[in-house]
Amino acid sequence: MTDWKHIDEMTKAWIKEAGEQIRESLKNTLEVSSKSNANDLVTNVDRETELFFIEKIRQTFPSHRILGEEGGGDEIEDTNGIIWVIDPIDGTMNFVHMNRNFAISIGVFENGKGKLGYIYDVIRDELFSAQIGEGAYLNGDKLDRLQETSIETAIIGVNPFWLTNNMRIDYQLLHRIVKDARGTRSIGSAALEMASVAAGWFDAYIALRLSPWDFAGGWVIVEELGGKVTRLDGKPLSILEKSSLLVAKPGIHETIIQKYLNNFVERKE
Ligand code: 2AM
Ligand code: CA
Ligand code: CA
Ligand code: CA
Repeated sequence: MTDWKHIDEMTKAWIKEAGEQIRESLKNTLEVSSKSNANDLVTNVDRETELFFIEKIRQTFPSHRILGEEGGGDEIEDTNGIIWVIDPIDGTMNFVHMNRNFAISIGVFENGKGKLGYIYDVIRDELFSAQIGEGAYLNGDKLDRLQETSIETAIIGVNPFWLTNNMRIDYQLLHRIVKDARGTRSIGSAALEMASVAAGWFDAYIALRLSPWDFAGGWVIVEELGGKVTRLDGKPLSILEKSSLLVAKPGIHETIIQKYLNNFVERKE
């Protein structure tokens, strides 16, 4: 039997240690470079933080596998066994430009099912965590289960890019949601937007293209609170695939899919 409580305690200590190192790193000049395009940034701190977790996990749990954004982990093609899905810094553009509004995000899965989830807002020192079946927490405080809500009173997280002409969605579908919602917000870190749904600050979060490390931690946390986490066509997420994402309180999740996005078709590439 896997001792999830033990893994949870170790992980929280590692996250706090990594967060301390990231805060220290902001005193020095960051080495920034681009990946897939000029706005897709990575820094030495993204890479160093990922390696920090990989070393800890390999030493402590040598049979576990690791999927990390910066590529220091394993090639993962199936969901067998225990897999750590790690985004060392989610919101790298915020990290570089604003020195805030970024997070460490970690999800731990067993045979494809979420077991542990973490999102650490490094600057605010706010750790969102969940162990499936044991509740979700913000630092020491237990988070409330998410209640049904409607679009008219909702604050919805969405990146304004998806409201412009793009290849993934008829953006007018999103215009209708934005008009009907009480308000919209954009943080620029998918993990912190999912944490905002977990905390009840947001009622929903919509994204058109994310990778497993963007949503892995938040997926576990929001589901533990009774929230809904799926693709925009309502189908389940996978830690093996990039996809769209709809994270929401109950009620509003069904409304968004049935009333606004019933024609949405997920694009594979
Ligand atoms: P990242 O900072 O870890 O790359 C920004 O809108 C959000 O989208 C962040 O959570 C960011 O994660 C994520 N994202 C996913 N793919 C991205 C890409 N190609 N370029 C920039 N941000 C990306
Ligand atoms: Ca990135
Ligand atoms: Ca990310
Ligand atoms: Ca990242």
